[in-house]
Amino acid sequence: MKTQKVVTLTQFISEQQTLYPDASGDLTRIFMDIILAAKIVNRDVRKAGLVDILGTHGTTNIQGEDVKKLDVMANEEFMSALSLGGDCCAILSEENDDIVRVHNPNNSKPKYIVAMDPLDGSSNIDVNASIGTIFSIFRRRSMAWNEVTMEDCLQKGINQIAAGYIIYGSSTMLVYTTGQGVNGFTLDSSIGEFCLSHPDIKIPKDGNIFSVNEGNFAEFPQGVKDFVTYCKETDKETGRPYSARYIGSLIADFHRNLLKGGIFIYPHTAKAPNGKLRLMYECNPMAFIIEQAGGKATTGSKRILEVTPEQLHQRVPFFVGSENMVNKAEALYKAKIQIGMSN
Ligand code: P6P
Repeated sequence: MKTQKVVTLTQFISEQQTLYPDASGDLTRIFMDIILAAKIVNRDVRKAGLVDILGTHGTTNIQGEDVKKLDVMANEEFMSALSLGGDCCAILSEENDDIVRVHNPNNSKPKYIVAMDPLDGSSNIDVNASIGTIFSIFRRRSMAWNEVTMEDCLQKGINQIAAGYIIYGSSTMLVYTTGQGVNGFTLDSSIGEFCLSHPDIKIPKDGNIFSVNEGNFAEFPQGVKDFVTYCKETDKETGRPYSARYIGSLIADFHRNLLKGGIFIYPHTAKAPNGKLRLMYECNPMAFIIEQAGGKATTGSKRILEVTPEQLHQRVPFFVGSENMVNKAEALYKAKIQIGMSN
């Protein structure tokens, strides 16, 4: 029987680097740092339920350590791996109010900035729903010997060098792009390697899955209400029925739609006037990935990757998924904005 050639993520990234003869290897090393942290977080996530059970007997675990919140633990793992790696000059994390500037004596001129959500959806861990880590990598624009500036960190999504996520689900996968398509790697714990399992991912142009939190329906902009209503009626053009799927974990809803086709919408509402999801470390990286996979990501009216960031933790409305579904949702959304019914 012909054995399938195993391509590990490390091999894949190294091979990708050969496509860029002048590559210094810094980006490759940042990916190695991310992979290391991902394996450690995966281990912690897999035992969290156990710790939680133990943790219900008090606030300390069996070693007498404080049981840290999982997202704090994940943030520490990624911060530590990226800081010690020496190829990152700053980190923007959902868990830190301000930029974390990294001063590494070994590499006085690191040029990469990482924006990340170390553990998105961690409120789902208690119910064993899939959660994940999202990352986005930029190159600094100011001179390498100066302090990293806010402008270095507040770059448009079109400037991303790479973006990816790790989903800790029924299996643990790392999905990423550097602008040369999207590839998915599944963690084989028996060898401790992420192995290529989903080469060259492309999202179907159409789908029949819509992901919205209908609990907020009353607060949705009228155009989004119209789209949800449209999805609840069999598609008159194609006769295709739609299905509602909403896990409440962005990475899980996004990943399913990426593979099967579909749309995820988190619009602005009265409670969340700019939407809920963060531009720099949730919407930008997911937008880069979806566009590289042939899909679309907008605010309902503007391409996510063209949004000019003004604050580190800025929120934006998010429409993302199959191109034709996003176009349909946008058309209904814009139609009502034009007649002044945006809410
Ligand atoms: P809601 C998780 O807390 C998260 O940030 C995303 O992962 C998810 O898509 C969204 O919030 C869910 O928000 O308001 O529907 O519970």
